[in-house]
Amino acid sequence: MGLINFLKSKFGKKKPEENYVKGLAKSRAAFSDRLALLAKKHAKLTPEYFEELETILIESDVGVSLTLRLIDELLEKSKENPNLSSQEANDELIDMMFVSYVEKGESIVNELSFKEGVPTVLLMEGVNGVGKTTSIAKLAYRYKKQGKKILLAAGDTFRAGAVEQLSIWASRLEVDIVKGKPNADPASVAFDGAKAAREGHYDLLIVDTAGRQQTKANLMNELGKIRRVIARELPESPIEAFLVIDATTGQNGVSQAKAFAEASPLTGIVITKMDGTSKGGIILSIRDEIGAPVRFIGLGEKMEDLVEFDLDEYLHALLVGDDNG
Ligand SMILES: Nc1nc2c(ncn2[C@@H]2O[C@H](COP(=O)(O)OP(=O)(O)O)[C@@H](O)[C@H]2O)c(=O)[nH]1
Ligand SMILES: [Mg+2]
Repeated sequence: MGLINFLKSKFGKKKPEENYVKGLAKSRAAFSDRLALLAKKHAKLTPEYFEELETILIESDVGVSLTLRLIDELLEKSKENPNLSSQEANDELIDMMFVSYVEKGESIVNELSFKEGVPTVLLMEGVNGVGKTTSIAKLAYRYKKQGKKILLAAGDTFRAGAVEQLSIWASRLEVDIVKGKPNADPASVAFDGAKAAREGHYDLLIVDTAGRQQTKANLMNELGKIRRVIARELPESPIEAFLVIDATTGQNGVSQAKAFAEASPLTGIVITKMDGTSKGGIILSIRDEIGAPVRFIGLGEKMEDLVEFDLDEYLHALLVGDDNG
């Protein structure tokens, strides 16, 4: 049974998540609607089929290297089976996309992990404007609802207004916050946060970081220093580092991710603004190029719109949508 049929039967029983279906509407139109048209236009696997398929994949931000691999594999399959129709080839393609994600190891649980008696620390990294601060608010909202005691640390001391922005979220969400003085060393804010998290028996400390574009050496220094002070204060704590990427920046986001991944170890990726782009394939290219799992995706501006990443929900919303027929 192909993946499409698997997804259809799975979501025939279980209702798909509405925010996935809505948030990926643009990507679905750009990708699966075009694939269906392609199969109608070229019933057989002609060179034109492959050419147009390549364009669709690239324009959906699946990434050049993954696109070329998918096309190559599909060409191989069409040689093995000369009767393969374009409809069947589309289905094969989708199976291959699924495999390309899971072959790097499928994470069934993307939620943060908690350890009894010590705070979990989450560092939020990424360049300016990608959605770090709002994603921190959304995660604080999520885990507060799960009964966790949450502390925020306003480590983006560089950008004017960043501390203020996080403070407003903290008071709206009624969670505590540690702030440094303007232009304070972000590592000193992280230190104060870690100390307060330990002494106050918090479950989760989320550290906002500065997003200015730096040289890789600076970035490495700063993130390294933040990690060291946290590890010293909280030696037993799980430390997670999420890189936040704006889906609307496309392959630019992928190169940012590479720079961050090289500068410091990442445990996950958050992809924001999926609702604002037709390039939903970015999840596959990030996974392909960075390897770190996508843990959460942003599907809108509401607090509930940051959801745990679920590969089946994602593929179903991208490929099938509401219509399960
Ligand atoms: N539509 C949409 N907007 C988002 C999402 N995540 C963040 N934003 C918006 O992106 C803008 C920048 O966010 P901010 O958290 O300040 O970015 P930061 O500079 O990385 O901290 C804000 O206007 C957010 O409301 C999302 O998932 N969907
Ligand atoms: Mg910010």
